[in-house]
Amino acid sequence: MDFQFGFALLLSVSTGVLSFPFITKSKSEVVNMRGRIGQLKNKLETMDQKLTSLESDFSWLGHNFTVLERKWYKHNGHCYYYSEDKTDWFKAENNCRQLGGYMVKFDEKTESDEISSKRPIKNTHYWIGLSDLNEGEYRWSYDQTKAIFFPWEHGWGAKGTNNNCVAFRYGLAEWVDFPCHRQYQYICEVDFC
Ligand SMILES: [Ca+2]
Repeated sequence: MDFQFGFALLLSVSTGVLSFPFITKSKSEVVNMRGRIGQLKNKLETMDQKLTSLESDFSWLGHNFTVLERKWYKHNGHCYYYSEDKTDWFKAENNCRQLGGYMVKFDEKTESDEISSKRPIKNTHYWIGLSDLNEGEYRWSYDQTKAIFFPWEHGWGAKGTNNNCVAFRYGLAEWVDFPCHRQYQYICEVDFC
């Protein structure tokens, strides 16, 4: 073995010894990196799904905050909401239930007087939660109990089978019995606020 051949052999062996593990390591790193990229991709997809879910939650919360932002008037531990929209008596009752309450029920005349005096708009009618769907038998929709006082406006309260739903009349807000399909504003009540 001459020197030149020996040197070439040594060079090729050492190159092989040095480079083989390096190449092997690089390949395993690439495989690892691919694996990690795959994991990151999965994590990003999961985060994206969570963000979409959060966006949906916040959108739902935003809706509820809008509901909570309604102006409620507090009186004697109960809260009252004077609607701005107009609708028929049945839809009004349903809207109040959706707000977590019911169409206003007056347990005594002082409550009726107080809530009528706080109306934000005086020259409009407001539905209240009283009806005589069984003619002449006025019951509160909240608990189906019979009303025990009747501050009717003169000449109202016995208008017959076409006038079965009760409203505060504009002005003095005495009670009147109107056809239920008419579109008026309404007052909701909640027990806890
Ligand atoms: Ca009636």
